[in-house]
Amino acid sequence: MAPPTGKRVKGVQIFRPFVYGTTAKPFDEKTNPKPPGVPDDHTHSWTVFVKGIDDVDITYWLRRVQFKLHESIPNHVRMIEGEKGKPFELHETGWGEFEIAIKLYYVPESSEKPQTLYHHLRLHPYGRTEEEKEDMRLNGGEVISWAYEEQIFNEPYEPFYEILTSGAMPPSFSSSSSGGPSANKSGAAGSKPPSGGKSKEKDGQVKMVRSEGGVLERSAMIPLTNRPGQPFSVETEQVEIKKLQEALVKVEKMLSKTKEEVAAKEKRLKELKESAGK
Ligand code: SLL
Repeated sequence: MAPPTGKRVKGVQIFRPFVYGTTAKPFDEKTNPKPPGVPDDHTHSWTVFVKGIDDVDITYWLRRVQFKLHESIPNHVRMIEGEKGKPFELHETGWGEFEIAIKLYYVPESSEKPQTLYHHLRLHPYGRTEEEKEDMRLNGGEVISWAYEEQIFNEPYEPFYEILTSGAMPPSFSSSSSGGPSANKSGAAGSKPPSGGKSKEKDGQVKMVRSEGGVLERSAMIPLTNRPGQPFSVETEQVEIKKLQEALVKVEKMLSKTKEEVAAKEKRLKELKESAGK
């Protein structure tokens, strides 16, 4: 960790979304043949990764990632150095599930200490119901266990703030008014629009823009819609919000029913007391 340079940018919080997780596949002669040299008892090939949403580059804030695998695996602590635009990932084969410690090392300009995440490697279909497990089996036996996460930088140091916010221009930025859909309604904007980069000034109003529902380089936004291999989006968020709202309505119904029952019991109790006192 480098000593801090410059001052902290007060009152600013910047978040950068990312995805981490594992994808596993059983060995199969046709669809996933076992490469030569892989031990007999290995049943699956799998990948663990950390990457940007829509594969957007995150190496400008994340320098390297250490994956600590199960001790039964040779050379079980692996360091992956960031390569611009590429995910931090490693491919392995094995027979068992275990917890992977994923340690994130930030760029030196951030002066941030490394942080560790934990992720359970899943090899076998899982789910709350048999149906959910079956869905996974139908998906070519590929077992996907991914999580969406947001890295928050609180009051970053000035040089790091510059790095975080001096991003690439959106493809639609230079063309006059044919910008992507305005995203500032979605609540997915990461920070106040930085100077240059992801903002667009129109009629004195700053609007966040993004291209074709995807995210931009150095973006803190999630895509508008889902696509194969990219389940994290505003669309997913809306579905989850709807589910929560429906659950809330259900809870409120249950609550008012319980209240009615209590009131009826109290009434009955009062009646009994009165008749007993007569
Ligand atoms: C289990 N507690 O029993 C876990 C341990 C260990 C998995 C799982 C070894 C691979 C290799 C491997 O898959 N270990 O030898 O390279 O399920």
